[in-house]
Amino acid sequence: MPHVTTGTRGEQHPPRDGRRWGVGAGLGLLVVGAALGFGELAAGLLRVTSPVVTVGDALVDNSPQFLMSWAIALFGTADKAVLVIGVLIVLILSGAALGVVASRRPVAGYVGLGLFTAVGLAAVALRRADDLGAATAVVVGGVAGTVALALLLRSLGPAPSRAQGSGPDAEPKHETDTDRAAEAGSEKDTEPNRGPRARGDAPGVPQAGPDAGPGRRGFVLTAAGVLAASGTAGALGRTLPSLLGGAGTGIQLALPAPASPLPALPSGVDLGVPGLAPFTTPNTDFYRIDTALTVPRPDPARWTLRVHGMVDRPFEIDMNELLSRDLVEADITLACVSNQVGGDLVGNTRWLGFPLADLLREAGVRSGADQILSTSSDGWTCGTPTEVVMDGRDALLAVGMGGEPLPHEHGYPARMVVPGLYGFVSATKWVTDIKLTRFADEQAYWAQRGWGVRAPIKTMSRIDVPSPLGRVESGEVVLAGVAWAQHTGVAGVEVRVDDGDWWEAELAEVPGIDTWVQWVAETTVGPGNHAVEVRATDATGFTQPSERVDPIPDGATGWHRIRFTAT
Ligand SMILES: Nc1nc2c(c(=O)[nH]1)N[C@H]1C(S)=C(S)[C@@H](COP(=O)(O)O)O[C@H]1N2
Ligand SMILES: [Mo]
Repeated sequence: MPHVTTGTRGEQHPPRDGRRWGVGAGLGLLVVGAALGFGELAAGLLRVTSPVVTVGDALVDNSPQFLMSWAIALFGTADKAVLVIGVLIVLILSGAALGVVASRRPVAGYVGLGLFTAVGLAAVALRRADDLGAATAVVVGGVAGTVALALLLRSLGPAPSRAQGSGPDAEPKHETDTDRAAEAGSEKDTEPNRGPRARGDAPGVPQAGPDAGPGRRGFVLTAAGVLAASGTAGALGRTLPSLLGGAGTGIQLALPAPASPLPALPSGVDLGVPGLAPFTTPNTDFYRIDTALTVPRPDPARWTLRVHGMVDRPFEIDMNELLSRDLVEADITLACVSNQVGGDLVGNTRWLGFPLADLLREAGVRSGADQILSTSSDGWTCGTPTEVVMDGRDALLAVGMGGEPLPHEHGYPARMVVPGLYGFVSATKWVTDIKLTRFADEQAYWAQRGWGVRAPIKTMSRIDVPSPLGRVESGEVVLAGVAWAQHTGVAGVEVRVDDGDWWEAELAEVPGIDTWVQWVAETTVGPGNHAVEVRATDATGFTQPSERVDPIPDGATGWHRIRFTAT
């Protein structure tokens, strides 16, 4: 229903109505862009999580388990990208809607921005990390959105006159900064009166009058200004942390040599079979699993680890002090509880760090403190059985892996690693807090979501060669893979082809009982389709069961079976 036009430019109503929608949507996108851009700038200056990421994180943390599992199953490790894109799509759609509404009823626009801000603040409240700074970034974004809305509405002129052909026909172009981050809005319209030309853009004060707004040119200019300002703010916010140097720019830790270095790996750890996972996983290939949407980058210069809770002598240790300690090395294979049979969420490397047990002994663990509750800089929590860490195994507060400082993705500047336990109950990255407590008193992140509490890594084996559904030449065929039974050791690996008899594979060397082991076997097959199966037996004589069990709550079981074709 076209508006009554009092002006007479002889334009058709329907196009104008469509155009007004377009202008409104564009205006809304600019407003959201301003909120995102300035929210990003504030986050960059304060070195806190950006508002959009905070919202995404809160969504991750608070989605029901089934949704999480569904997302992980559907998108795999791309689930984070999908989530961020989803948040942005919602922002773009609601921004456009907000603009359409606001261009007719300014008050509704300001209320909408207030809702955006409230969502952002709620997300901050749901997270534990950098509360005040993150909230400030949200509010800054909200204020910026409000200012942008007021400026744009003013340039459009008061509502009634807008229908008079004073509206622009140019649709503001796309935001470049909507793909940054920030949920935004402001509680109140903090819009001050703006100079002599300021007119009735205040909520609920529509003014009539033929030349009420600066008109189309004014709008386009204002839009361009808002766009440029938000784009610049967003870009600055993104680059500031690294420009400012120091925090999170890169890896500046110079790792000391270990006080007690391990001997070089035996040469026989690698069988050198093409296609077989190397014994040592390069850092760049190491699987990454965490709930963080953006990789946390704690500044090692400001990093501290607090050890407290049920201890006699709580203390804090900083990076200088940690690095001045006698560091040790350990070869440990880390595995994710979500790893499916045959999956690749497992990797092996040489870690450098300080023994966790020594650290806890300094604090003096009180009896009854059966849980080590560790927290990362981004608020993720992990519960590890105290007795496991204290039983003499090489549980580490690690600062290095693969001969380098931990990469950011793997917990720089410090993380935990406990041989024999799945990562979700042991391997806290970006760790900043260790609290001794009771399992009965406090639950960690995944435990709250129905996953296991004590989760030793299950004995497992995998076929890497031939590749699943791969083609090989008939005749002599090489079968190879890896097997693991951390902190117990693999005693044997058996294979069978086409459901025939099991036979023993040959095992490579290992430096200890905390790593995986490569295995290889040879057989002869004729042309056609074949199936290979593998199973490992650990040093206690326990053979992994054939029964297929899902990863949740404490790890998958079953024999890995692949098919290949011989030609
Ligand atoms: N801070 C933090 N640490 C974390 C996680 C996390 O979500 N946040 N995930 C854990 C899980 S489930 C696993 S399997 C390991 C994976 O470590 P990686 O990414 O270095 O391979 O990290 C653990 N440490
Ligand atoms: Mo994991």
